[in-house]
Amino acid sequence: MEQTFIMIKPDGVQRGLVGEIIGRFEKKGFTLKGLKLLTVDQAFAEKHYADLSAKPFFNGLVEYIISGPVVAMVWEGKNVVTTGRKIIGATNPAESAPGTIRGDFAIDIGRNVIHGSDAVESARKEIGLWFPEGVANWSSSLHPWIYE
Ligand code: IDP
Ligand code: MG
Repeated sequence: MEQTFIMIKPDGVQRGLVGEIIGRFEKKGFTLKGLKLLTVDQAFAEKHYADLSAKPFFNGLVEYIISGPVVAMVWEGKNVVTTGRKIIGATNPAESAPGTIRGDFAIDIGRNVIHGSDAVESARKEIGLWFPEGVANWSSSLHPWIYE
């Protein structure tokens, strides 16, 4: 089953959105396979966002991500990478549809509350980076009520 890496950024934690965000993924029917609250250092944040290192906003992005604890999660389910991105909404909250997490809870692109992997391959890399210890091995007893 497909997995994605979802991270509630420091602003989401500070603003008390952790329960709300987890609830949206849970109620959709996805399965929580990994969860931890942690503060990452600069080198780790730079590794996570390595693909963006040439961008003018890179230093500010790294400062933002290391500014406080984040909630790192692995969610599992059919098409969870693409659907997770839809639940999160467009990168710039000014363009995120109402009903999405960023559309409902954010204003500025540099404080957009949440990260989600953009492809199955980046999800695999990000899960390996954030959860080197591995994730939980369990399956929900609700499975037959969510999948045909
Ligand atoms: P994504 O988070 O929707 O995948 P990316 O393009 O991968 O968007 O950018 C990673 C993060 O970098 C964004 O979520 C946002 O926090 C930040 N970011 C992207 N573009 C800008 C910008 O133009 N100014 C400031 N921050 C930005
Ligand atoms: Mg991205």
